[in-house]
Amino acid sequence: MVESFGHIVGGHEVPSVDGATFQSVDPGEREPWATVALGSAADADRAVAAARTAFDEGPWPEMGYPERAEVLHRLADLIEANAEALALADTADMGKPISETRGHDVPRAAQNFRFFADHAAITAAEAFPMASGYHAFAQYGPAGVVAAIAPWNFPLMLASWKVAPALAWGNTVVLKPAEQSPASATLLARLALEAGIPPGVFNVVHGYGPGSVGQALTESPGVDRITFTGESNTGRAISAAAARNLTPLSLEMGGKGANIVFADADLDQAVEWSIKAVYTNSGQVCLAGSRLYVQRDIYQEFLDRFRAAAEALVVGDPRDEATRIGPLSSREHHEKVTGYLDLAVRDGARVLTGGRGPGWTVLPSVIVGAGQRDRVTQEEIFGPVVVVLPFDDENGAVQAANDTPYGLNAMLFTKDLSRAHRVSRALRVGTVWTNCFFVRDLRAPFGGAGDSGVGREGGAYSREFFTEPKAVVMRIDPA
Ligand code: TXE
Repeated sequence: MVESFGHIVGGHEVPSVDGATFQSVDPGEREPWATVALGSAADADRAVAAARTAFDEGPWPEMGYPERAEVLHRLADLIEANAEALALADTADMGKPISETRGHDVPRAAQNFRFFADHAAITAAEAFPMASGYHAFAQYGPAGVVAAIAPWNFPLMLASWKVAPALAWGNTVVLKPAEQSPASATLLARLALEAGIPPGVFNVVHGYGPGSVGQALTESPGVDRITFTGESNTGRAISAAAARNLTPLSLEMGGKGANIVFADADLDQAVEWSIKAVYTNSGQVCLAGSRLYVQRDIYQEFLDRFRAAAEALVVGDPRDEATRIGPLSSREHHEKVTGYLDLAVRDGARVLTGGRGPGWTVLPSVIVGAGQRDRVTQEEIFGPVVVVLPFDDENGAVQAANDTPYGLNAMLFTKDLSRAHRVSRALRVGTVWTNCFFVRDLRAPFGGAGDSGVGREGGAYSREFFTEPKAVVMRIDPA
């Protein structure tokens, strides 16, 4: 059965202004599974207008934090109650194994709404008592209309990472999900209406990026904040568009995460976490540890163990709970990732294990013998592919880790606490995980350096971005 998903504008599910639709292809079946409204600039404008009206006329921006929090918690309850439908939608859209959509993405989406609902409630203002005769305080009023442009690799989870803080701080939102993964955005917006979020506060427009909905949102003078996750070159285009209206933006972009395993690491743990770091979501993770630097003394032993663990991962049907590696998100993406495997060989490296799998899958792949400056070591492949390189000492490892245009995150495995501190400080990245991967505290800053990002989100960092902080200074008359 082919399902249908419309835009959500002004509290209603609507077709496109011109009636156009497109189909979302299920990468597991390689068949269309959903018909989706295909928006254009006119649909983006209509949604921005609805969000503007909802912002200007209220009640959402003026509601007290506790009332908004109550609605957002209700939405989190509904996400949990509809977890299976949401998990299946993301799995159908982009092929992510159901164990991940069920076990991680959907629970995290609910958690994002709960976290930001509560965080906004306890951090609404700051007072600055002054020495004599004056009193100052900061108000964190909502910024206005937020355009959220989301990618396909964690469709619901990353959309909620943007929508939840934006709503919690009283903004109204237009969400454009990626064209590869539209369904869960409409499902989320339907649930938001059921939870009691007023019409026009949370809108969804489907469609493409350049020359279409995405571009129109970034160029719109009616938008007050742009939050984007996706490719670095797209981030550049969005920056240029936003500059015209001086719209503040937050960009979370690609990565080429270095994972440094020192000889003193607990090897069992290092292998287990490194496997997660490379192959979660079939490697379609901006945070993936796709460059694995292993100290030379343990290089061969680590590689043998890592290879055995990679070969043991279950590859197959994304709807099977046992599957760890599903198909890649689209035919084009499969071509891109397998192209990198061919490129590695052309450049003189070796694919130790892995390669093309059935359909649009790529088997867990390990590249050895590549150089630090080779394209497979420098560029984001975004598939289940790791480049493993040896290193001799701490300085060499740090230098190699910092040697890409990206700077999103890094991992290091060691039992030496001082080394962990030294290396963490020397890495030019937004997040360092020591002896672990993917563990998040939503209060901590999240974002990247270099080509990986502009700005940070999470906790108070999200508050800075999604509000217009205002200083109020009052003179106090002496009695
Ligand atoms: O990203 P895009 P794609 C990386 C990864 C992947 C590559 C391409 O390497 O292979 O990017 O993925 C919208 N104005 N990451 O093509 O194009 C687009 O419609 C406004 C890293 O999916 O950046 C979609 O909603 N919007 C990553 C969103 O931007 C535009 C996540 C992302 O699409 C636009 C995904 C424009 N000019 C891919 N052009 C991560 N960091 O997690 C596109 N869009």
